[in-house]
Amino acid sequence: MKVAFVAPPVPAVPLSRMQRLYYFYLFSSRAFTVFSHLTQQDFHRFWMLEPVHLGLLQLISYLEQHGIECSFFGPISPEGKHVDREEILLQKILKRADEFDAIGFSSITASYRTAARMAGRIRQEHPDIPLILGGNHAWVRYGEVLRESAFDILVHKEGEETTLELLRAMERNEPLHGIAGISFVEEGKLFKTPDRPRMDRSALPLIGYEHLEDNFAREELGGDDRLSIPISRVTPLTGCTNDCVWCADFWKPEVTGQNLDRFKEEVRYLMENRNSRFFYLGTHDFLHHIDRAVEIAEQMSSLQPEMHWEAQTRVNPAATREHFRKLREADCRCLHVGVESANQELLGIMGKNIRIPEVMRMLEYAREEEIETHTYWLIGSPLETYETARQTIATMSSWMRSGLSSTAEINMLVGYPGTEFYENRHHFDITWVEPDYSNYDGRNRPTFETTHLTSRDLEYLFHRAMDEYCSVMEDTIGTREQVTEKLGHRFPNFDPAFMEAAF
Ligand code: B12
Ligand code: SF4
Repeated sequence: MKVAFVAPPVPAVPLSRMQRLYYFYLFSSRAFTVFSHLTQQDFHRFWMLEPVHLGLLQLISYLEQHGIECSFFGPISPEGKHVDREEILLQKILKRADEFDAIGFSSITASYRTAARMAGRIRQEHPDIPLILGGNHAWVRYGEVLRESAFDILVHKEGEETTLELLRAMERNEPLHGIAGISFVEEGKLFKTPDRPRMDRSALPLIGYEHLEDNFAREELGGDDRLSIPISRVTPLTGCTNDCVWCADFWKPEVTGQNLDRFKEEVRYLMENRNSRFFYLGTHDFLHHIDRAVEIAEQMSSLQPEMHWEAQTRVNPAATREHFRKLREADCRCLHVGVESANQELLGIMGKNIRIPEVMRMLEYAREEEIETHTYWLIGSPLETYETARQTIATMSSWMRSGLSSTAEINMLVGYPGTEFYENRHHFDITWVEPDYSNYDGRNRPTFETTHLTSRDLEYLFHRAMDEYCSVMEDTIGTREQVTEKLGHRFPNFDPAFMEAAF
């Protein structure tokens, strides 16, 4: 059996002048600190990050281990140039469609419309090829997706075991009703089978990076044989024990770990074969089991000095200064910490389960041990008002000025379909939600309004937060001209199509 797996592009959105300036400073401050060892060539290669779709590449390697042949189709903007990524990708698939027994798409909410459009075109030209959809949007809206799109079967949540069983059943022409974790329509009737328990992810094979180039011509790779991934995202731990009302991450409420040898092998592969020189440990709860975090840090440290790394974590009040010292000794350059709001009451309403003094203490320990800190902040937290947003902006700014937080990232809250925030709107005084899923990318526009804040208010507050960020940066690292001169040839390309992957 042979299957195509497609990562449709998230629509590129125009950035305002303020957003471009904000990204400029965000990027530059990191270029001078955590990315200081990256070269001009590494920076130039950031456009190569766009097609790296970890979920699909992991799914592919698992299926291949079980004898299913797979081909990966991803979007790319060669050398950062604007191209019609959707049409180019579609034509590539249509050209090879006859080779495949099924075609699977992955989509988040923002790329769902693109996926549905592409699937519709494939159905017109190849009506007999089964079309499957997985990823974070399909299963939360399975009824709507199955009714309105060309997709035949949806895979819910974790995909490996479900997809393998599904493909085997399709191959043998067996009924699908006994397969956990899917939905489909049969004789006009919609079926959803029970969810599947999480698998043991420590047994998974290495992510199928070797499939990245399956469908790229050499010129799309900038003349190279293979894509480089100068900044790699690796996930030694998956999941989070918390449950914020707006969070669309479905890997909850457990934190599961990769096998450490395999993790190290993945990092080594990326260093040796993909020119990776910086690693972002995309764990949501790195410090959840502190001893485990230290063990992971030691693995990273053993691979020095060619690379450096950072990790994302929740605040853990049990972490001591000694733990941070160990992380620093293992070359942890930065910790990313979600703070979201400076208002303790709002943190309670969103279910964040952190206390501001504990956040400050953890950031202080990190600073004392010379680990950079990158904090995340939201405009539009559940039940936000002008006053709470101002409080958040002022706190972010003062923490940055005092060095408590080295850098910060500001986002406008997006309440994704399937989350409590979106589904139980009346609890959060929501008066309107954006009907077009393509705008759920969290980048440029509000996706809801409340009795307290209109979309214009949200936009204003978001821009005000970015303006404040830029003022702090101007005072601490210099004016735009001074920073540009310092960056020299390591100047970033802010094309929205792939920029997200670089931060
Ligand atoms: C890593 C990550 C990124 C990375 C890499 C993304 C990638 N495509 O690999 C980067 C930084 C680039 C990124 C960017 C963005 N991300 Co992101 N990201 C994540 C994160 C933290 C982990 C994803 C992951 O690798 N999980 C592990 C793998 C194994 O799981 P998976 O991808 O879900 O895939 C499994 C199943 O879903 C299923 N499956 C998936 N696809 C398919 C397809 C088929 C056919 C089948 C059968 C099965 C299947 O099988 C896979 C294996 O089990 C998630 C949060 C989370 N934990 O899910 C957010 C998340 C997916 N991202 C999100 C968003 C919004 C974005 C951005 C739009 C952010 C922005 N403002 O720009 C961009 C969009 C970029 C893009 N082009 O997709 C949201 C999506 C919410 C939603 N419902 O839309 C999430 C859920 C975070 C959140 N806010 O809650 N992201
Ligand atoms: S702490 Fe982070 S990953 Fe965990 S539920 Fe909240 S937003 Fe999601």
